[in-house]
Amino acid sequence: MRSEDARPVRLADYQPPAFLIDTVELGIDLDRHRTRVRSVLRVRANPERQAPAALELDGDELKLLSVKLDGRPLPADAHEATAQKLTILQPPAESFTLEIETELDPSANTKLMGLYRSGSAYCTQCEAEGFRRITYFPDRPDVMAVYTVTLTADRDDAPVLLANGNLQQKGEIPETNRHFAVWHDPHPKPSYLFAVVGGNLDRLSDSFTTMSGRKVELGIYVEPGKAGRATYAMDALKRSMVWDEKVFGREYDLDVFNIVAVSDFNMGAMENKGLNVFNDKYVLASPETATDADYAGIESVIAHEYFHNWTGNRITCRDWFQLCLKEGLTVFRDQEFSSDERSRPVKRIADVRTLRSHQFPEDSGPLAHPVRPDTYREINNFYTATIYEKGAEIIRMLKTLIGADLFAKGMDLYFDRHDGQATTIEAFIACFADVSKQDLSQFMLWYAQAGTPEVQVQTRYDAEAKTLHLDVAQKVPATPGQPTKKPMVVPLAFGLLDQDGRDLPIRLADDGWAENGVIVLDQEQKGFTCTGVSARPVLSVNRGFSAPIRLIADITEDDLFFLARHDSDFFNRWEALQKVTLRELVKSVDAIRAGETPATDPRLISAFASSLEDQSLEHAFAAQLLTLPSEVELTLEIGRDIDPDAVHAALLSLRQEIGAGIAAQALERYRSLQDSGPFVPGAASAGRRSLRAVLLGLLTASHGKEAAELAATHYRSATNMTDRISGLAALSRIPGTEREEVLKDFRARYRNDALVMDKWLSIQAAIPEEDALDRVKRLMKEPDFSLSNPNRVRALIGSFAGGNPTQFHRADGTGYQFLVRIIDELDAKNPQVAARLLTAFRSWRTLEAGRRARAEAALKQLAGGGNRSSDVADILTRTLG
Ligand code: 0A1
Ligand code: ZN
Repeated sequence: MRSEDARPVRLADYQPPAFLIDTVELGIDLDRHRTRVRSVLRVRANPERQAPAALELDGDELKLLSVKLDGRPLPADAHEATAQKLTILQPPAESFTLEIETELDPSANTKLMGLYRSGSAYCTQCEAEGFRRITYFPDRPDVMAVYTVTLTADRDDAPVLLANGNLQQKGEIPETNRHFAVWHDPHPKPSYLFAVVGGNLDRLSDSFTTMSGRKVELGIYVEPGKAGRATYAMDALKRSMVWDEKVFGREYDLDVFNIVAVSDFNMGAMENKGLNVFNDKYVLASPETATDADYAGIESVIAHEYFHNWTGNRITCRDWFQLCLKEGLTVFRDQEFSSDERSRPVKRIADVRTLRSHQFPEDSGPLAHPVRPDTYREINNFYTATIYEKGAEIIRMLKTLIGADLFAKGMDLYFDRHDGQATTIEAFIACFADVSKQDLSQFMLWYAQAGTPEVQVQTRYDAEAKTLHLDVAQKVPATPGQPTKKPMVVPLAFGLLDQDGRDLPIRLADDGWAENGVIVLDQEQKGFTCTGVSARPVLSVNRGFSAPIRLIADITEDDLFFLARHDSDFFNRWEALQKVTLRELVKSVDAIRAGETPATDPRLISAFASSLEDQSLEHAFAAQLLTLPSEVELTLEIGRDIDPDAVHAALLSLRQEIGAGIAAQALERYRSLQDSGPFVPGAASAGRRSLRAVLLGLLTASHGKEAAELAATHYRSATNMTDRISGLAALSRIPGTEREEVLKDFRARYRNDALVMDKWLSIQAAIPEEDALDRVKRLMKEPDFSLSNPNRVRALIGSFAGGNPTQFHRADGTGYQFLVRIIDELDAKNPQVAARLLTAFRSWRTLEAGRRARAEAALKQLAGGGNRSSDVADILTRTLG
């Protein structure tokens, strides 16, 4: 669809579908260029709607071969067909059968939406609106049907034939070289969950017995020869199935559960009913090819897609405005799963880091939108950090507000009440309002109002009255289309520490004992008084990041250092050190811009030293404590008039100072953490490796000769990919021949493994040096790169635009010029990936004037050029708007 066609869709205009489809019988004859699709639909008018004059079916770039109604060809004057729409002009009043034949070319489908070829396989992607690229259909999530699919293909071209549901039949087609398979999915589903796969694939098989004793066959399909790399994914799948039974009481509901890994995929993975299709990055792992981060990513994406079986598939979304109904909830569920499987505080810190570096910038710029938007032009652009990650935060707040028991009851009620339906956020929240008997209407503002609330906390201690008074106030910033905001419901978990760092019992003047330690701010301003406080305590607030806010507290540096050592809430221990570090960094940036040398508070170096000394801490947690805030986080803290060079310089200088300040201890600890024995991907050993990698980063921050040697030795002595990448990443920041040699060595070792080469591309794209852009351009010409594969594009171009702030935001504007040129070219091939790259400009207005002008010029140049896809046009308009 081109930009001029894209009219905004509005939630307020929602109407139930005019026609319902009870059953869909699909016959798909797979062919690399001429795939034929025969679709038989059982159609009836929706009794909830007045019978409309015509039946309109969605299409996208479709070629219609024939259409029949109740077995008879439809005369030309009884229908209208374009590539985008099929209209049946006067459909019968009673139910009827529509038979539609279309033809498509999977090999020419570079958008990777609908049916396409990836490597040796045919596969599909139908969310959000891809089914209409396969056949004409009312392609909206509230039309749910029972599907039966007959696939045929050349036996050699596609020995494996898969679709949703259970396999009913398979066999040969006599006197041809073709074979067939019939799959039936008994669960009514929306078209976006439809999937078929055909190809030459290997299978890793296993099985799972559900809590009621049913046996489910599990299969993971991968490129030939790679089944050995799917064992971790299989293990994660079985653990997810157990967890969902135990924690949410959810059992799997088909006889088979299949996963297919493909190498060309626009996103991470897709939860098609009984047939998940995955970007192979989130399936394939071996100690030699995958890092600990890859293993953790596989575990969480496998869990996420599996959990969708209930939150998304059994209960789906009424319309795409409700996307967070399935996504926010499922992210919450996968986060909880990983917390239970690994370390809860470390997972929380990682999730908050993700939220702050992706969602917060989105929420404070031109692309800000509510978790449930009320209008969109291109739904593909709404698979955002706001809908996913902020959506998950809302669920977490709900649980904090009503308590774990009522939350579990509310979930049970939701599953009971809405099973088999396409529903809304209102219906979901009503379940929790019903079980808790609380009025959650104000809470709904979290779905409706965009922007990160700023919450100010001021404390007053009265020694005589033995009270601590908290003055809490909130402000929700203006966002596009929402100039004024109402106060939100903000649950703030908090604690008071005595001078020895112990938690004091909390008694609130009005509410009695605050046993769960949560105060709720639901007005613009509110006061809370804690009584019986015999000495001035230290306040720890927003513990566990109980609300996704920006907290502005009148807390001294001394108190932050104290919290960093003593807070019983590990999240806030980490948070305290981050906060004080950010304060220092902001001062450094000012100093650097004024031409002065930044001076770091020596207490900060000591705080890092004591984090390192504390042997009682989990390794992974210590690694988080010793990791400085990212450039994005520091940029956000400063807020305006950003000079990315100064931001980078401040961080580098602090890293060097810490590295020098703790060198002796760090080196000793670094050595003591060396892995012995075979690689295991579990949380404990991953934690050890991550602490060792963070220490390596600090020890090599000086970028001297010794640093290069240490990093190169780390690289060369590695026995697994995690250590190899830590060594390469550290060395990549140290210019010199050693670096170039190691880069060559890496390529020679892994050149046949595209997923590993992505790491090589992405590390080089992020080198913060003058010639980074030339290097990226050079790498684009290498056979390791291809503009047609989304993983390659993200690894090279995405890492440059999103992970190399000084070079993307070069003062001369050449970084911007480069990116818009790539987007211009990519837009014709794969608009979704092009639009995603364009979001690298989302914070352009916060830049200092020179860069701002250059970014604007580049964006305007893109807007003025050729025919833009609706995906790119939408992001462009909003970014410039
Ligand atoms: N529902 C998937 C995400 C997804 C969305 C769109 C896609 O194609 C454009 C693919 C996947 C999930 O949440 O995992
Ligand atoms: Zn999802």
